[in-house]
Amino acid sequence: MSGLVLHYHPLSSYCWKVTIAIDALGIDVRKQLLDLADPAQRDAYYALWPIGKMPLLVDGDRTIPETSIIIEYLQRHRARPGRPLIPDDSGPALDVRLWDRFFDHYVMTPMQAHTADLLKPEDQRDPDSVARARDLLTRSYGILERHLEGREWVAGDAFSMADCAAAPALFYAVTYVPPAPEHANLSAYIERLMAHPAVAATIDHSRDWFKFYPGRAGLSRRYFDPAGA
Ligand SMILES: N[C@@H](CCC(=O)N[C@@H](CS)C(=O)NCC(=O)O)C(=O)O
Repeated sequence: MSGLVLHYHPLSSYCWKVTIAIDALGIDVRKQLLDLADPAQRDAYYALWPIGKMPLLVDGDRTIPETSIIIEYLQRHRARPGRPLIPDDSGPALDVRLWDRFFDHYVMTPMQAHTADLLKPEDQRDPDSVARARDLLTRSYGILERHLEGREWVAGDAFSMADCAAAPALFYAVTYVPPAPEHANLSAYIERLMAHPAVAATIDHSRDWFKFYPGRAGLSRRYFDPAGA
């Protein structure tokens, strides 16, 4: 065992970003299920990382928060040669970081806004903030549709950290705002992402939890029961 521990939850989109990277990099990490609704676990976790967001990587006495930093840390310190999720060259690396930021800020954030609203009591829901989130997702889809023309992956020629960010962001976003028929490039990219072995493994690992996902009404039946689809 590597001694690395990842505090995570199987439904968390940001945790998926890292578990996909771990799989793609071929690194051995012990996954520690984190239940922030449990007061004792919550207190212990906040002692490790007072911001309280997951996932968190622990390597000995070092704690590493923030998904993009975790992935870069794993690649620099633990990955075997030949499996880079962030290219060595600064130009292509910037491109990967740009699209990683794009997915976190402009797909993950409005997707999470939909989930957060569903978790509120009905009389406290905020249709205006959901409409703003929907509008941002729609604009992001339009940008992606144009960017993905002629591309297999979102940055460069190979599966990268940006695709690790894209996979969970889009998996959950489309349950709230499905791509329109004119988003053919985006829809094909989503299919490629979901079929990538590292993404498929994370989906498989999380399958039993989908029944608890607040946006499950929009989740394709094939993710609940791949054999029956
Ligand atoms: N910028 C952070 C975002 C992490 C994040 O938003 N995690 C969510 C789960 S997907 C979380 O911890 N939510 C629990 C909470 O806010 O209490 C990262 O990249 O790690």
